[in-house]
Amino acid sequence: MVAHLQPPVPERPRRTTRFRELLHGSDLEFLLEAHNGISARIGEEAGFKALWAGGLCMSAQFGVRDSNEASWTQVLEMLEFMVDATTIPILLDGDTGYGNFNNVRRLVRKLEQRGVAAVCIEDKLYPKTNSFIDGDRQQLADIEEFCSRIKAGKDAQRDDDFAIITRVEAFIAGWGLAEALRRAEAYHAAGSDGILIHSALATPKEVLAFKREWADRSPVVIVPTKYYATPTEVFREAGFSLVIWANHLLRAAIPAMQECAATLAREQNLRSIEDRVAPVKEIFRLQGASELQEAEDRYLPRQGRDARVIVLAASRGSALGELTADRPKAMVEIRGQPLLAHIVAAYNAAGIKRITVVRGYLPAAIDLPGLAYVDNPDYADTGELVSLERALAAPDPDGGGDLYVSYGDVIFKRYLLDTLAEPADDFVIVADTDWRASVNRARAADYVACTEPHSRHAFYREVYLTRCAEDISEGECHGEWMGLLKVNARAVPRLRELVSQMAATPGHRRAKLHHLLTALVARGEKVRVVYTTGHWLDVDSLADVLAAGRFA
Ligand code: SPV
Ligand code: MG
Repeated sequence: MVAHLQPPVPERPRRTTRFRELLHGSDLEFLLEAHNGISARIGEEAGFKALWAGGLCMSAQFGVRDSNEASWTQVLEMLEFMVDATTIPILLDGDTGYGNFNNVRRLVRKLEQRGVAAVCIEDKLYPKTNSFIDGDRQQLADIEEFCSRIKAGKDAQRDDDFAIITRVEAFIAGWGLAEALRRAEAYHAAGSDGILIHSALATPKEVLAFKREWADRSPVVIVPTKYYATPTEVFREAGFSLVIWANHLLRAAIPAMQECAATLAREQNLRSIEDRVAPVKEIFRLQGASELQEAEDRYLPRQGRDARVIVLAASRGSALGELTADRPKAMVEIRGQPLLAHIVAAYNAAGIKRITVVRGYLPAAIDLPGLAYVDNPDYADTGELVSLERALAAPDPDGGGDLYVSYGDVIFKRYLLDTLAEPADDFVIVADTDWRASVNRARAADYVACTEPHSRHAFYREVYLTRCAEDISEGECHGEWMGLLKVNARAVPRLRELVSQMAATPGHRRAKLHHLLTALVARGEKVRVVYTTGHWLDVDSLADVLAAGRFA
């Protein structure tokens, strides 16, 4: 299991303990180099039981030299990401300890605080130079002084299992076996938990000679970068404790990055490399993105989720004649923009961007970018209820927010959305008090009868729908429904259930949304009505198109 911010549960056993077990175990164990969070996670996923945070690769990923150019606190920062990204022990290549005994003390404390399991310090002087750069010109530390670094480090640790490995650079600096052993002996006596014996030869000659003499006085660690051709069996038989593959993830990445960069510079297109790079999804996986999504489900209130809109735009709008010969009504242009674009703009202005459009007539003609589409191929024989059912049945991966239902031929001023958004009721509609305008034009409209008519007093009271229909008498009518419905997130499942029940009833195949509103009321649902006046337009006829041109 890889850690994604999770463990409130304490890790058992601790990383320090697990590192100590690897160091002292009878099997040869392997540490892989990692230099940042993602490489650390990749190393753990591959099955490594511990990681080496190497100075060479950590400095290289910062783009600087392995000469203490990155400060020790910068290294510490990176280690924190690596610890967070993993659950396995990390051995830090602590170079020379970044100073004298006092710096080592502070380093050990900080490493323990950040969850680093162990540190390796080498017997050279600060600032250090990489062992493979002119090794024999490198000056070794005074033995006694180096022992003070070890002792101070051991005294500083609070967790008994934190390990300090000491690295003998005698061979690197051109000294022989005797000097290497003399130093190892002194470091061991000072409290070192294990010796890293380093060599720049192409064969394991030096490290094998050291191991023969040292025997099992303490665990011995090797870094076979230069004697890479040696079979691992040789190390196992010699009784080494840990092998460090010290720079191989970074070295693997370098040619891959160079090739990708060169190809892109040359080809100037992404197709040339797409099948040679990891999918973006793989980055998300390595980052633990799914854990965050689960956490959002747990911690973020559902109301706070993004609202979504279903725009019903399946019908042709035959009354518009020629204008809808090659496109549905929702795509008829009003002031140079399709009707639908005006609707989308109103929602976008209210901060709502998840919009699903139900298409029917000439679906390919509705192709505005950034919208989701659902098709109702039976649009000619069904009503809006069936279109709504199609949209509600479609998977909604980001589901959970409030739902707005809109007609593809009704444009409105954006403030009406704020009006709808405000009440916390499960179902909210806006009703136009200027309903006589429609009656006078003798057009079909969705009229509403409510618990009380619009009045100044009604402003302070909650008004609810009693019925919505095209045939409400003048005496009974309180307004005209504008076709905008808001459903609170918690009521969406109830809406979905009712809609699918109704859509499955043959008598409701041609049902319109006013049938749905009335059915909701009949079910005992409260549909809140907010009265407003004007600021919307239902585009049904050529006259409406002209009027809409002025309105928009
Ligand atoms: C490192 O990986 O930084 C090491 C090993 O210290 S070496 O580069 O061989 O010195
Ligand atoms: Mg190093």
